[in-house]
Amino acid sequence: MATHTENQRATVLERLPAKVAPPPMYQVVLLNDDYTPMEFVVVVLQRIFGKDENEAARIMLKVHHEGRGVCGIYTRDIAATRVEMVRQMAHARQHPLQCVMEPAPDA
Ligand code: TYC
Repeated sequence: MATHTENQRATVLERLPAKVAPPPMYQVVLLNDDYTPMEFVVVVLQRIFGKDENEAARIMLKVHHEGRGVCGIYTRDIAATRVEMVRQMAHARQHPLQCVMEPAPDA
């Protein structure tokens, strides 16, 4: 038991590296197609990316007019999970909606 307490104290006293590099960030990008209903894309943006209805509609229209649009910027695992969630939602409704992740440009 004494050892346990000492180990905890030793852990607390260990130094962190002087600087911790921020993790690489990825942007999740929605791609346009001619078949997925606009309303479905808006729901995807609300459910998976936490956008309110106005922001979701704005992003959807940007994708519709420009071919692609960024839904959010995340660490690798969170971006990959959200891409997969979009794919599952689209597949379940048989929509061809495409979503990809790519390294975020430096801020
Ligand atoms: N272009 C689609 C339509 O006219 C709408 C759409 C928007 C589809 C965004 C995909 O990522 C997308 N129904």
